[in-house]
Amino acid sequence: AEDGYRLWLRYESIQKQEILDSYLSNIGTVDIAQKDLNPTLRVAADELQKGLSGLLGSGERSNKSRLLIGTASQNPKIAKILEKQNTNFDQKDEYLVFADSKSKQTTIVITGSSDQAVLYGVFAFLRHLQTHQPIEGLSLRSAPRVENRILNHWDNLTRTIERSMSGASLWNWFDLPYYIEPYYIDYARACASVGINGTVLTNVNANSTVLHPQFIEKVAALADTFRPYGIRVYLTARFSAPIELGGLDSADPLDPVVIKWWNDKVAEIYEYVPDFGGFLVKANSEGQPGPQKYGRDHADGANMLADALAPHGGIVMWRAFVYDFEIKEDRHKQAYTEFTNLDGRFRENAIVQTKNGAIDFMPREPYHPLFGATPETTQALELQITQEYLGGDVHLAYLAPMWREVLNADTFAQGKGSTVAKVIDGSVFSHKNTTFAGVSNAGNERNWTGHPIAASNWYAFGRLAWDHTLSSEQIADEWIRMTFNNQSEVVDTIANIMLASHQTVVDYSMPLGLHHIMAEGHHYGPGPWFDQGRPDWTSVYYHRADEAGIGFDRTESGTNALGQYFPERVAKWSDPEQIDERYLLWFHHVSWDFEMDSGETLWNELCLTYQRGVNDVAKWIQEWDGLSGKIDAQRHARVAAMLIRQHADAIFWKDACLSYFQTFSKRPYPKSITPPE
Ligand code: GCW
Repeated sequence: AEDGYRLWLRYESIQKQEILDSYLSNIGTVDIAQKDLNPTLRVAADELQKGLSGLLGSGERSNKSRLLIGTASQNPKIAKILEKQNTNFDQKDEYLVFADSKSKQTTIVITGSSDQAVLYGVFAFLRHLQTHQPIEGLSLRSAPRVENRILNHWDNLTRTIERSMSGASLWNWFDLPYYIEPYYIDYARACASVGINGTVLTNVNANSTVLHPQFIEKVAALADTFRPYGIRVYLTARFSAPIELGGLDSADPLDPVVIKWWNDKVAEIYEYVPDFGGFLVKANSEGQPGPQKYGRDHADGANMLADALAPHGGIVMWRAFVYDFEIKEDRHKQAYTEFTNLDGRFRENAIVQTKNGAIDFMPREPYHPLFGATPETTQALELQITQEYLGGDVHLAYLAPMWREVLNADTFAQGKGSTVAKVIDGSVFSHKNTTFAGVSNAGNERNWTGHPIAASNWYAFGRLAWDHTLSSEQIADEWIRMTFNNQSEVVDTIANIMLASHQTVVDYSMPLGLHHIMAEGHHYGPGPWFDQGRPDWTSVYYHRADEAGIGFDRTESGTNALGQYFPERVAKWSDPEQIDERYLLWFHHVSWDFEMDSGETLWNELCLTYQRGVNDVAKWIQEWDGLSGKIDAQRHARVAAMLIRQHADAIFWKDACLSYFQTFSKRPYPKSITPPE
């Protein structure tokens, strides 16, 4: 049965004869020098063998051709070829895969600037074959644009995962360090195949238990398992750990006793994990402890940890997702206010990790105004792969198009073209330790992510972290071919659904800039009426619907959060007539009769948009049905079942939101929609 466990690394035998023949005659025996064959090169060679034997099956490979794999320093044959071609590598982990064909004989070389690069080259080569690309003229060369490409697991030591629905945590703490689950290795393969090179094992909300030596030993076993795949392990560091674990009476980052405690703790971790990556910290946010309790600021806190990590080569990722329990201003503004004031204060190995938007991973958010606003601070981008606000693992939502919107967004920090992507990769302001982080959606479900299509988001995150210029279309195309098959009907049908899906989910849940109107607590369904407890956790605080209209005025006449963006952006977005309508209600409170680009009133447009979202899902059900028999029955059935639920949920979203908003708009539903019952 195909349960999806193999993700995009299925290596199914190639059925198309002419492709298979061309591969068989060009791909010869694998030649790998045994000298200096370290664990990374060994797993690279093993993966290559596994991939080739799966893809090429029992077909007879040419005995004239050869496939060389390794680095120049480890394999003299490769050194010679590269020298003849005058090829040098100047980028970290840059791989090069090429074919040199002479009449009936082909030499394929898989090499790169490091052992790690060779492993990436193997995966690139296998992807090439899995997607049935021609071998003639094969030439793949790529280097990561961002240094640290890190999954953030929101996993607790009890194995629950915050905001995930794909089972329990992958980390079987109880059996570690003795038992290494075989799936840890498949996790590492999947990560390495898309260039992910780090993993934070624990939740940003976790307690400090993982820093106890008994747990560090378990962490070390995972680190040992992941090391050959080039994946470094990181942990979350709860700021009050010196009190909870160390028995101190303070966690003041300027207190020498506290500093010493962290220095010793870090040194202890490095004894177990010599290549430990560092810490991820959530401090003074949503009730988590932090330096502000002691009258210190985020830079004081981050620098204390950064100084402890620096001698060992570690980094600290300090989250910018901060807001107080006491509401002083629009939550949209707080991170910008705090962190722009601290610019220039952070150590080189202390980086500020910022969510894509200023509120919280909403289905669609305008990019965070902090990007580009701290020229002297390395800022990491934090994306959420898990679908907290996008239907959990029930709704089909391919997130690359959403991430692309943020990456492409122009901050105007250094004039036109200062996109978020270029801020993050260090090309707008030159920075070290550039980082892409993604909140993981992997759990111990047999297929890792629950919804079979949700795995595409793990894949897309890695691909974009490696190369943020890749298009959503290309990433979807690769993923579908590798995950399902290469039949054009399959590829086209699934790609069309995937590429439309993010917009569709936005349409039936929070369109036109609406945000934070989900049900309280689980964040899964609609709850625009929710109005209890602290205002900025309610829905009414965000949509502000009244008889006059709807939307959150964040212009000068409102909270002026818009004023935190660069002037060119403010100019474009401060006028409700000019702003991209996708963000209209995010920044403006407009009348129910406001005229939209389509000529419809806002009320009608809202109704039509919700309806369009519902209709889209209904169409997918039909289209998916047409794939019956063209992909394996098991995954087909699972997606089909989930789509039925998604459709029902979309109707619920539409009906709930429209009937609630109609109590304010007091306008009839346009004739072309199905009115709420
Ligand atoms: O989105 C909110 C989530 C919390 C999460 C928090 C954060 C890990 O609802 O569950 O906590 O963001 O990012 O810190």
